[in-house]
Amino acid sequence: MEELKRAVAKEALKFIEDDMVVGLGTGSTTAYFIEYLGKLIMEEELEDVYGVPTSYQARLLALEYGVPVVNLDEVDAIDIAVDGADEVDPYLNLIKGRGAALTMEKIIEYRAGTFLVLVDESKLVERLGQKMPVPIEVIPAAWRAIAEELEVFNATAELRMASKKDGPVVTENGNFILDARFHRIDDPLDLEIELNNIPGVVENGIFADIADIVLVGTREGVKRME
Ligand code: ABF
Repeated sequence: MEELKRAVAKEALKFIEDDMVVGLGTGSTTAYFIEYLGKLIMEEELEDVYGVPTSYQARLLALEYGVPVVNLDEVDAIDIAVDGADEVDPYLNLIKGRGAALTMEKIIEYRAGTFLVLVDESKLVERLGQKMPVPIEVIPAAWRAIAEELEVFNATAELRMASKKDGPVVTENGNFILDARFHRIDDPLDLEIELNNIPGVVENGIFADIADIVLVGTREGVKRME
């Protein structure tokens, strides 16, 4: 599995040119990409590649591997964003958010000229929600009310816990995460919009119609979906 992740991360370098602002995703696959990007910048002596991190994890990796970082409000545009996903359907709709960084990921990836997704073949599904719940970032005071409201959507939601001892996972924005299992997701775009209409929901992990290209690590090599 790690080899497949490394292979897609390496392939993603082909999309990088000098003078690019690159959105840096979160997670183990993107971690390899950030490492390789740092090497590329050094070896090719790229002078004007900057990364916009989607999380502290991405920021620390970028600093470690020598990718200069800038904030979103310091750049005019993001040329390309590179990130992992938890599920990918045949239409390139995604579920993301296992790393609890979904809000910043969506803010950056929605705006990127190209959003490139890196996954291994285990992430491919026929229909979103088959394996993974949809993470929903919520204002802490509203978590229980929202969890109950999700029953209207035929979903059951659980508050994501760091551990029983440590309590709930708190996002970098100071919010909680609900993991919602839906009976069936027929229209990801519609559900994405509907969920964000619930007061107290900050953002949800359905990324419908945002990805441009998905690189899939398979045992037969890296495949490209677009
Ligand atoms: C982030 O990392 C998340 O949105 C997604 O949930 C996860 C994928 O991580 P990995 O590459 O480790 O499977 O992109």
